[in-house]
Amino acid sequence: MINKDVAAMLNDQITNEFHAGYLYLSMAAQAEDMNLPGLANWFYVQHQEEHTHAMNIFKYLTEQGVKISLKEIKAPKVTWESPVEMAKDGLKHEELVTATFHKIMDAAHAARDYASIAFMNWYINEQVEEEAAAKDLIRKFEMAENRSALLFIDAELAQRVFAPALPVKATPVQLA
Ligand code: OFO
Repeated sequence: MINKDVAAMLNDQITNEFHAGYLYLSMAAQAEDMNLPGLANWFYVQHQEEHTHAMNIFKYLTEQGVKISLKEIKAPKVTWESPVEMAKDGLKHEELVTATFHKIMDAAHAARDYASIAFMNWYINEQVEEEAAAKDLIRKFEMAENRSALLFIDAELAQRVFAPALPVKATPVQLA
């Protein structure tokens, strides 16, 4: 049986994941406005991934007999001056998510909630990838010294496709 405090924290994490998706969607809008469709694509994919992250927790809690209580998703930032500024905000956000998962993991360990520990292991690993991806984006944009270099990077980012590496459990909630 899931620990009550862990369940409450995971319940809130559903909203945090949706907020992350909302933030990346807002970044996609900014990238579109900057005429960088590749970067916009990168953020659209990120937005879809965050949706699956949220729904995977939703499903886990439901399976544990928890009644989900969705919270308000706060409005994201809407304006950035440059791609590198967006990438830096993305990293900041991912570091926050990592810290939150560590807190929930601490609570699960304290409560000997082994099922939740096993469930969250995937997220702990995923956050390493999320932070690495954000750092890579920052490095790329910091290296771009002119518009041609920027467009070269943009073309590379256009190649990203949505292919979530989620546990099998999440399959039914993947977006079409
Ligand atoms: Fe859900 O990984 Fe990013 O926030």
